[in-house]
Amino acid sequence: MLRCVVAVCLLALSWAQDCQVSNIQVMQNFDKTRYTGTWYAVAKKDPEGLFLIDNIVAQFTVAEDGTMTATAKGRVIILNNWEMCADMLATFEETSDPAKFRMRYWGVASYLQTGNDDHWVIDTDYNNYAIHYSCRQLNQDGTCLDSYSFVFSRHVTGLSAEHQAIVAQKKAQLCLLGKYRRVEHTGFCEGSS
Ligand code: DAO
Repeated sequence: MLRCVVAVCLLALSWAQDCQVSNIQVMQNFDKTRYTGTWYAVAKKDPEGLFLIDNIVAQFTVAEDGTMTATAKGRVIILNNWEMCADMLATFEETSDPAKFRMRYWGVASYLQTGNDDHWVIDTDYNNYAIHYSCRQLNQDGTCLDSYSFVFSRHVTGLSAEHQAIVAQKKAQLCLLGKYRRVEHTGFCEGSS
């Protein structure tokens, strides 16, 4: 019964959104230093042309000069059916909003994907959960045509019920409720350089 009430509330919340990318609320007073360290992706809304599949782990660092960088690993399938662990690097350019970055990313190996995407931190408590969002392409009406989003956890085992409820609200605000899949951690990338 409680689940139904929560589901109805979330649905109502998503209807109340206008789904305009420019109206998306991001993390207030985002503190990139508190964001550093390891984050395990536990759910993902894929973009068109999916790249990282599962076993996705990101490590964020802030240098003395304040610049944020990240390394990330994840299982990918490239060249039709070659399964491998992708080692990725990313740099973040700051914008006028501390929670909105431009992320440039590339693979340690040259045959991996490269890109330059928005990287917005929608919400985080720094110690347990974080929700990331990126819109790659807008529709003419200002809604997003091609987005991806990671739900991160500080723990490979996932999020508590309390944090899952917060994340579900944020998914609804992003107009992405029901669009995420679970990201598995099987150890596929463990021990890869
Ligand atoms: O996986 O389908 C996809 C798109 C995401 C590609 C970006 C991965 C590169 C680096 C991630 C750094 C931290 C989130």
